[in-house]
Amino acid sequence: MTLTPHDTELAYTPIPVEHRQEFFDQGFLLLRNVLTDDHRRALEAAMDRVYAEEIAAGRGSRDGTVHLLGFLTRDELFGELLTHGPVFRYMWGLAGWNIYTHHNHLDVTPPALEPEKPYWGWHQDGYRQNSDPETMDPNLPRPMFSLKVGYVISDLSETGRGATKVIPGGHLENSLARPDDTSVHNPDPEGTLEITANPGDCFIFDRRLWHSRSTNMSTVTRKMLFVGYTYRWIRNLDDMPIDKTSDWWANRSPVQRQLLGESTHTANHWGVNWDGFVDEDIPLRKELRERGLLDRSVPWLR
Ligand SMILES: O=C(O)CCC(=O)C(=O)O
Ligand SMILES: [Fe+2]
Repeated sequence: MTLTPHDTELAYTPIPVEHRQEFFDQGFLLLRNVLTDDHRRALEAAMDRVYAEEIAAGRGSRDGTVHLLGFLTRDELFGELLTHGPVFRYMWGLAGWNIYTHHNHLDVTPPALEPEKPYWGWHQDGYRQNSDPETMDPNLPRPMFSLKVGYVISDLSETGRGATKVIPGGHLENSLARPDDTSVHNPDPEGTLEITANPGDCFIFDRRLWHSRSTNMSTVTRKMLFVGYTYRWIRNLDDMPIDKTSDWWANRSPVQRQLLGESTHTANHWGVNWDGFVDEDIPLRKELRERGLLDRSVPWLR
């Protein structure tokens, strides 16, 4: 699968301001048909291959679930996904040019073998990002810091297929009431939405959005690819070693290499050269600047 000129154009087309507002208000966006049928099928074939490799290596769980962190290096198509036109425009549009992927996962969730034990899966992403930078004012929303795209590869058009559940608009609340007893089954919080979607759709979410996995009670295996993007001055979460002698690395564009963590020196992760001035050669910044897409009125696009 090669990146067509059309994809590149789209990758560098600003997002509609209404979508940006919806993302700010709701904490997520559902984008329809971001993958063509052929592209989705090819991604699914790559996932099936990687799934088989993981199972063969004994890295599946008892029910056949695979949750593989740092999966991007496992296929050419996964590397290309980093700058996939219809979605990548949302990444720089919502987070800016100084970004990379700190975290990405491939998820295959077969139908549950038996009813799951009760669990409380509601969380914001980011672990200590929900504590360390906190102020003493519980009403001051936390910073976003990262966002994630979830590509829907299998058919999630009906509920009960293990889709992600979210609380639209809840991302600006720093806490979510927790039931007293989480060892028993509890109803989902008020306002819960299960993100049903068609194969080829994706959803983009702010890491502060309260969300939970759900149990796959259907007969359809759930397949998802998640790619998280964050600031280059935040450390990587996944251990994703990259063989710099591989064809996979050779095939990556300068922007993709930035997104995979490449930088010219340590201070460069902070967006600058050693003189403290912005580095105009950081690949994504350069790409946006040359296309006239930097925007002084949007802080992350300055
Ligand atoms: O698998 C899911 O539906 C949710 C996964 C999740 O919590 C995440 O991707 O941050
Ligand atoms: Fe999460």
